Amino acid sequence: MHRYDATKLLLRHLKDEPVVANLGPTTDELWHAGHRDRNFYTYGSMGLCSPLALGMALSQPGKVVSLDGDGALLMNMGAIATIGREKPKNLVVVVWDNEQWGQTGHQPSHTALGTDLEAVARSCNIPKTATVRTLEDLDQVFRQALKEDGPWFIVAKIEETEYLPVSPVEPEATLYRFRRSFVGQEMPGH
Ligand SMILES: Cc1ncc(C[n+]2csc(CCOP(=O)(O)OP(=O)(O)O)c2C)c(N)n1
Ligand SMILES: [Mg+2]
Repeated sequence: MHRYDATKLLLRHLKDEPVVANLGPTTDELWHAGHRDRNFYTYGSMGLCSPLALGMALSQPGKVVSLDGDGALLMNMGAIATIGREKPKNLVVVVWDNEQWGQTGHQPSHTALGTDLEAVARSCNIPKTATVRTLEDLDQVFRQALKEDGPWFIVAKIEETEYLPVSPVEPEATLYRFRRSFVGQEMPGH
């Protein structure tokens, strides 16, 4: 399964739900897959994708999707414990697990050597977890995650391919556009 195909698949199921993207190729591919006002691209802020999504989930009732990376989550593993502690029903974390710190030179991460992030999430009391390896399985579990209460923690095992061009969005523009998309609007609900 390739991350770009998987990202396009997830977007097909979404309406106005906020999507927060891990730095690097996850952000770039989300932009290419379908730029939308409620995409929150991150740059440089490794480890903060799911914490940002957690804050959004706790502050309003609609579903929030975090597209995180194995390396970033491993660096800030306490985020998984905090999600398990707070248990926001509306948070869906998808981890693009390519078993490497891809952007910085494809160094193998702990998940290449035995660390099981789904097991970590389960041990942190996150009630809905899954590991998927195909687009079909991702499609099924993601549709379920949008319908059923979570929090959800979905590890999607992916294979690396060539990177797409870096997305041409300045961080300040993301913040402005994303915030403005909520002004005077009801939050989405499922
Ligand atoms: C605190 C911090 N340390 C290191 C980096 C450099 N860095 C940027 S992306 C990245 C790898 C992230 O790995 P992962 O989350 O698995 O995403 P992938 O590149 O594999 O898609 C690293 C180490 C950073 N931006 N911030
Ligand atoms: Mg990675």
